Amino acid sequence: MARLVRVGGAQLGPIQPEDTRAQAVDRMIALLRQAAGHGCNLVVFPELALTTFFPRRIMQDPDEANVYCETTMPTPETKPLFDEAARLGIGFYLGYAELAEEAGRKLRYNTAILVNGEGQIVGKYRKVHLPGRAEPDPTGVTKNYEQRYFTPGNLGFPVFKAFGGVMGMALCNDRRWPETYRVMALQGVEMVMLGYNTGAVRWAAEGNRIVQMPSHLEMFHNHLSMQAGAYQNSTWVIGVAKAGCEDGEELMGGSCIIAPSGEIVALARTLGDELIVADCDLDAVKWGRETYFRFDVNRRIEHYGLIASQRGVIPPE
Ligand code: CDV
Repeated sequence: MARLVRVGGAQLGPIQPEDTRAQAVDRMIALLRQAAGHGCNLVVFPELALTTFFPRRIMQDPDEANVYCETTMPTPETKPLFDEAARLGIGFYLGYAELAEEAGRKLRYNTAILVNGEGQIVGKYRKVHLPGRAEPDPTGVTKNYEQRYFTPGNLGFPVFKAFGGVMGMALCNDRRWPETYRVMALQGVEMVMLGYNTGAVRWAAEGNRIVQMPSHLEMFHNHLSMQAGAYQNSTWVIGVAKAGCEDGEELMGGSCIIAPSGEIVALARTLGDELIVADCDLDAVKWGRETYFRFDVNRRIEHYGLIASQRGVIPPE
């Protein structure tokens, strides 16, 4: 018997700085209801899904970012999402900015939670790989200051027994790092959910010139990293974007559901609010793990050689 989870990837179009959380939640509820019409058990929303992607802008005092953060979940503004999802019996993944208090210090994390079909939070993840800069970029090309606002996640890459399988979470830049998937795969992950906010166009400073990077590479690398993560770890990957022109930045879409074979089985066509749906058989992870990727048999870390810092630099001949 297949272990089917019918997953909805709920891509969101842009959320502008002036948009309220209540407006974002209304849009998410509309997508939830669409997902219910398709018989989905689980819906995946993007990274920082309640507000505009505020880390694209530099604020003099990083604490100004606290207005974009949630200190608890659900909040009064997100409670309608939790209530509607529970009424429909749909679980969800939600990315948001968290303001936590730890050892008397206030820390911001880029966070995702997993909520079950009864509206209970069953998992939490805090983004490990924070891109961008902490200090102003004199060239002006940087569109990401996550290092300024967030503390790297301190929860590792945990996995959670839910939806009849083993579920994991990641956020945006995490998808480009093979460790993200492997650490979860070694714990038996069967589905990795990942929200992202990624510019469709990237600029780089070359000497005193600002040049545009080849734009086709942005989407290529988006899918390449998630498809490779899925294939090399034999896991489902659900990648969900915030897309379209947000606060002056073009965000890529390309939300997709990727099978453990590495194949994309559902792909968004627009840059707006859009639901993609696929039946994900969690048993499909077995084939890869019993053939090419038998971690316990074929993964021979004792033969990988010492890491460079242990070996020392090889002197020139
Ligand atoms: N939100 C992100 O993590 N964005 C990064 C960009 C800045 C490279 C990404 O990896 O898509």
